[in-house]
Amino acid sequence: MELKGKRVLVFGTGISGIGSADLLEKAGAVPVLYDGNADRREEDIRAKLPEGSSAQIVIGEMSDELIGSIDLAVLSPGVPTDQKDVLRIRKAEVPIWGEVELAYQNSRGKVLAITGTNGKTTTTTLLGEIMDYHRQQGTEPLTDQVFVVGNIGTPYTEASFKTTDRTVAVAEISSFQLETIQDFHPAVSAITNITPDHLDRHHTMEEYIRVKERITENQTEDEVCVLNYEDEILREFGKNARCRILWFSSARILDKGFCLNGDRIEYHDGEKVTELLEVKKLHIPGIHNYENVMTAAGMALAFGVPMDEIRQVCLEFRAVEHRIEFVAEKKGVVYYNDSKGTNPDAAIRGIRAMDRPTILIGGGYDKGSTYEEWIRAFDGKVRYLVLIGQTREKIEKAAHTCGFTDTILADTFEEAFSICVEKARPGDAVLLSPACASWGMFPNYEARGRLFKELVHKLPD
Ligand code: UMA
Repeated sequence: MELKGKRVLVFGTGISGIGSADLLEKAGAVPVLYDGNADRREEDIRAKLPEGSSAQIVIGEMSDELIGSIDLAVLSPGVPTDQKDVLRIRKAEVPIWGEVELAYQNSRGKVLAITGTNGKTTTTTLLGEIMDYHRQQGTEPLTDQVFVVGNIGTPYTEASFKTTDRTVAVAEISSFQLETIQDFHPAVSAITNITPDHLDRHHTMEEYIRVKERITENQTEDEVCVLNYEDEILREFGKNARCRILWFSSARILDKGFCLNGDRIEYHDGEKVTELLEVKKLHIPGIHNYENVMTAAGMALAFGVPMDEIRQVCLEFRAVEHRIEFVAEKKGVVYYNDSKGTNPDAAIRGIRAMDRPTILIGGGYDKGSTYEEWIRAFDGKVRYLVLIGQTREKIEKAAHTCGFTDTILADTFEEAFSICVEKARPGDAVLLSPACASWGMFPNYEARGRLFKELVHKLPD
């Protein structure tokens, strides 16, 4: 769609909304930034827009006049597609794109896109580093600049106008973002795994899976999607996908693909075997991280990056902030920030990574998840589960049903933290891995993780 002169409603005034409005103005369109949260203040939003921006800002009710005046609506990922005003826009037959689609339509170069329930951020970060190292080597395929964008925290729209035919965008794409794509077409894609998450938004597991699988929707027969062979949903999906599948497995030797063979990650091409690395040389521990390495390596290889360059970066790569991140040791107690553990499956990885008695902080925003599987994964390691947020009673009930009764409810994050400090003995770990989103108590998981780290650093040594 030619955007010049078009009046475009940008739904949501978070970072995606600001990125979209900026892109639209650069493209000659007239953005109208809209937010349904009556507490948002126009001056705060305007302060985030580039100086001199002529974007209009509307807060509160969405009038029929507004809907009648627009040619296109661009949704921020946090706006559900069945939200009442979105339905009104749809009824008025106004085209609806997501922020990712807007960015894609206005970008050049190649996109490497990663989705999946867990492992997205680590994989995206690692692939971004591999691609940037590849750029510095100046080997084929030549690349001028690498952008790491999307759900990871930098809106794709921010990078669009900087892209050229020789740039690469490594994009972390959430299910929220995939709901509103149309032509979005990654050169290489990956789905790390699919386990229940965001069921409040997508309503059913079937719908969540369908949305995730849309990442390959526009890929051609010779383009590659990297999939986890050990994920039954993905194994099934891979059988019928139109694009080529590059499998990886952490549990068996594959004829073709990346696999974990004892303590080595190998690439099997059907004839010969190439060793990528020995896992004990990695700085990121755990099977889930070996899977992240295989996903990023698979995507880079499919793009044409030489194996030696991939190996070099994987061996130097260090953990991503908020993902089982070691914070400090205080009076013999080690503190880990896994604020990125925003769903039960991610939090299972968090507790599995602990090798000592643990005081665990859990709870937060209710996304409709169930918690029994997470609690069963405690495996005798959790001494106390300190619970906060909207889900605290729900999780406590689930814990008691599973026979785990050492739960403590706290009213604030600070109170939960003090309880952990009081209960922890030398040799223990204190782990923030809440199995829930932070919303309701924090703007995002990063703010939750940062507060945790601040509180840890304030403790005496
Ligand atoms: N809003 C409405 N009406 C609604 C819903 C929201 O007006 O019905 C408004 C809110 O009042 C708010 C704005 O929309 O002002 C927020 O938009 P947003 O939630 O899309 O937030 P952004 O700041 O644009 O951040 C989004 C992603 N947020 C979500 O998907 C919830 C960020 O992912 C992402 O980093 C960013 O775009 C850039 O692409 C965060 C996230 O939590 C990290 N993602 C989920 C996850 O990882 O599990 C999917």
